[in-house]
Amino acid sequence: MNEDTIAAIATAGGTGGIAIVRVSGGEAGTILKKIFIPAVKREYFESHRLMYGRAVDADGEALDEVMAVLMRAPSTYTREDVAEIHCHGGSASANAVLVRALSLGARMAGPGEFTRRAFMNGRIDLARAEAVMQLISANSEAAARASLRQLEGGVSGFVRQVSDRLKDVLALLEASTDFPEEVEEEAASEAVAASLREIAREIRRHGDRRSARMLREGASIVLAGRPNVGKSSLMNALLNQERAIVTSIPGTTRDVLTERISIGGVMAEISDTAGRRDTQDPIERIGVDRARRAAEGADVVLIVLDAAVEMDEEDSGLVKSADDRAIICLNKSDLPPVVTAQQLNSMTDAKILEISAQTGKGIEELVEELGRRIAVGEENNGQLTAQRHIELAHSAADSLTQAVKAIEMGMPLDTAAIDIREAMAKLSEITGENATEAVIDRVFESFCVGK
Ligand SMILES: Nc1nc2c(ncn2[C@@H]2O[C@H](COP(=O)(O)OP(=O)(O)OP(=O)(O)O)[C@@H](O)[C@H]2O)c(=O)[nH]1
Ligand SMILES: [Mg+2]
Repeated sequence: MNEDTIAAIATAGGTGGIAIVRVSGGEAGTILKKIFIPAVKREYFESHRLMYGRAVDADGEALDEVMAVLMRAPSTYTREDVAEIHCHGGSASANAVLVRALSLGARMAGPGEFTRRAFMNGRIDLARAEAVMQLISANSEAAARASLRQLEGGVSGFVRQVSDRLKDVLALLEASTDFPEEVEEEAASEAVAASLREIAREIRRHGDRRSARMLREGASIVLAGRPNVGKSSLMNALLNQERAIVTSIPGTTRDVLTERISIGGVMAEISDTAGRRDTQDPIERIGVDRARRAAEGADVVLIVLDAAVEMDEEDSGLVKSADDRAIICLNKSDLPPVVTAQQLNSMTDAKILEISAQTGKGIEELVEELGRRIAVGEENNGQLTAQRHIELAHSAADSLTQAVKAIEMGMPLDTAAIDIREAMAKLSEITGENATEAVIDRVFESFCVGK
């Protein structure tokens, strides 16, 4: 238990309905009773009961008309006694109440100190503490959902499940080294290597960097294609709004034009770009360069082709370069076809959709496909999103791969055991078992004061 009592304003600054001063620690009750006078005496400081009354200064003068609650340990956010005073919004009255709490012996809380106490007092593990912060800063419904799953123990559950499986593998390893006459070494090696490979794959899948970034920052979708194929028209169709200029003149779009779009609750950015071609126009050339760079950094590239004209070199170059981020949109499929999906199928493995930005044909299917590409971790509960977790997960997976290599090279099985233990140690750092003070400090450094 911490000796001192901390206090801070828990709500955001600026004008608002209410502002909450939060106090946590052994003195929270004593301090509240000096600041707050309840209007109805029989409600006098019953735990977890919201009371109406006045906050007063040292002379008993009213600071504000407030609601207040005293929550006795241990059923509180920090597992300590917690008092909250709900003042009128704006900073003036909450500040006055905070100053009064400080004058009564509370100390100003540091960033994330309430949550740090929840962690120190064993109420939540480190991964859940981080999820609190992520939830606060989530900028989309999907990001918020992912944080909430982690707050509810998604990451911790995943770490526990993987660690349990590694413990089983270790047990098998130890059996084969301790009782070589009973366990056939070669069979054991193969079984161990297979499990480790599978576990490493699963860890890497949960720690997928691209998914994590898409969840945190939103996915980026970039339109690519040669001039006049209908990129800007498709951008407008997806946004349901005449945002980009559309003309029949090739080379209409010059710059990268980016808009926000929500697909299945995931926030994404969609960018229209200049049509790609060799050109002497210096302005258009810069545009084409920017178009290339935008596509390089994108999570999804929509390669747009004109179905009504023969493909040129630029088109086939784009189709051949299509990687797993690409969706090929065969646009203008309302016109008599010159290029067909079958024809493209022989050139690429990428997904091909026949669409028309003009009539709307295939747009719904395209949105569904986009949703599948950028929807992250809906089905797997333990999708990691925090950078710290992802780095630890990858380094744990690397240790397991190392163990597999050792086994494949015919090294003694206890060499692999060392790597497995190392992987387990990395995983336990995610939830904060054995986390050093420095690691804990770094985690809470990024928190806001009052949480
Ligand atoms: N029939 C038909 N015409 C289309 C379709 N999509 C776009 N167009 C027409 O094709 C022409 C070019 O459309 P844009 O959307 O400006 O093409 P773009 O790829 O953005 O062209 P740049 O900006 O020059 O690279 C316009 O005249 C559009 O009306 C479609 O699905 N069907
Ligand atoms: Mg355009």
